[in-house]
Amino acid sequence: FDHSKVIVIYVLGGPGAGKGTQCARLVEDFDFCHLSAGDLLRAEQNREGSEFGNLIRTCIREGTIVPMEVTIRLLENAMTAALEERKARKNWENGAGRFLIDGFPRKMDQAIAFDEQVCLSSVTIYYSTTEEVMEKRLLERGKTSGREDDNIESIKKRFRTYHNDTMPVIEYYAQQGKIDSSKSIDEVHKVSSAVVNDVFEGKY
Ligand code: UP5
Ligand code: MG
Repeated sequence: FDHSKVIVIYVLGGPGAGKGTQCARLVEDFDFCHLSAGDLLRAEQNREGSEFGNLIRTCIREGTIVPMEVTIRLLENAMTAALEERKARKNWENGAGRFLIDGFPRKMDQAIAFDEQVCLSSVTIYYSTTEEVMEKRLLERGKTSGREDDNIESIKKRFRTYHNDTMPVIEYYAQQGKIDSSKSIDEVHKVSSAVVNDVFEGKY
């Protein structure tokens, strides 16, 4: 994808930090296409005939990272489909495609591969809060989410992977876009919108 025609914003943060919630709010304001790597993997896991179903299920339950070839291909396919869909729309004005890539890249090698093979990102938004807050939110969500990783054992493993593998990515990419996500959804949204506006004004 041509970086001058496609805006990619990485959205990172620990498990339960609020990535999905905030992306949904930003879609309402800015006409983004929101792609959650975790959601794409869960859909692939449940797709009949997928050769990766068992692998994905095990990784998600154990809180480990699915081999990047799988995730990058799913993201690339979803980006292509979204751009096609956009072009087919009558009111398409040839504007840039806008993507929020939620929960990816989770490891340094994935970040480098995506930058080189798919598209450069404009900025990384990093939702930062404490493990205590994240754990509380995930256990609460687990009562109804049906997610196989919203239990205390999986949550602890997800925290470990986040700390070991994803923090280096955040330290490398998220110099400007750090946002405290301990506050209310509305407050976090306000700060997030300001960062996105800065991206559109070319500040990053
Ligand atoms: N909530 C949100 N914001 C709140 C706020 N400000 N105040 C109060 N409550 C708030 O939010 C979580 C819960 O908190 C919700 O109930 C929400 O209402 C509430 P959510 O927005 O869903 O948080 P999010 O950060 O999206 O949490 P999620 O659990 O989705 O994060 P993970 O990063 O753990 O999950 P993801 O789906 O990205 O990945 C799952 C697994 O897939 C990974 O562990 C890994 O095994 C695999 N994966 C890969 O292998 N590679 C990838 O590239 C991506 C994923
Ligand atoms: Mg999520």
